[in-house]
Amino acid sequence: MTEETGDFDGFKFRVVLLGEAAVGKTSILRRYTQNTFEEEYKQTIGTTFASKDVEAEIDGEMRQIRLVVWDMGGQATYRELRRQYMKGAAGAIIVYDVTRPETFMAMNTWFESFREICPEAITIICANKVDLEDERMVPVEPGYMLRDWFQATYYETSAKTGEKVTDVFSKLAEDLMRKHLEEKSQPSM
Ligand code: G3D
Ligand code: MG
Repeated sequence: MTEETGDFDGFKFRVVLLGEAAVGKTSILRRYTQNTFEEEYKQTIGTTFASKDVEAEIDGEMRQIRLVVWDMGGQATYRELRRQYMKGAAGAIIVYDVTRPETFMAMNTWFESFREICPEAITIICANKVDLEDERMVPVEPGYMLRDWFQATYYETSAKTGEKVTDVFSKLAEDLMRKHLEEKSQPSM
């Protein structure tokens, strides 16, 4: 789940991006790692990952955190591949598209299959494409219901404008670090 690495004086966490096709997973990751948004849609075929270092102050101490974020692309339909992909993740960002209710309806399935493989992991929900105000079909309330149900943090994001994208990853990094520190401070059996 986490390891202290030689070249990097901090903690490393594996994170996966989950959610239906075309909800904006790749765009969110790109926006976060390069601060760019590609208007041209390219179906992601292979699994890719991007890593980014985050600094967070936790209980008065600055911590160096490396997030290694995996984006699995199109093969999500193969159950076994999906399991392999999720295995060992410390956190997940599960995304839906507020203009397509069916992507909201699929959230529970994504959440359950992730929980099954990573029961201890931290989950963040992204209600993405909030810039498309006129096309929005899923209001904020059902998002809050999901949040309570998953015991997750909920963010309304736009990969297009960049709204809240950095917050998603910063919050995840902080939560992962806090959890790790808590676990370390528990007396071992
Ligand atoms: P995926 O990785 O989840 O499959 P992508 O999704 O990141 O490939 O995005 C799918 C489509 O949604 C792309 O558009 C992309 O530009 C668009 N998109 C992603 N995030 C946002 C957003 O926040 N706002 C808006 N308006 N569009 C977004 P196309 O049209 O090329 O299919
Ligand atoms: Mg993609």
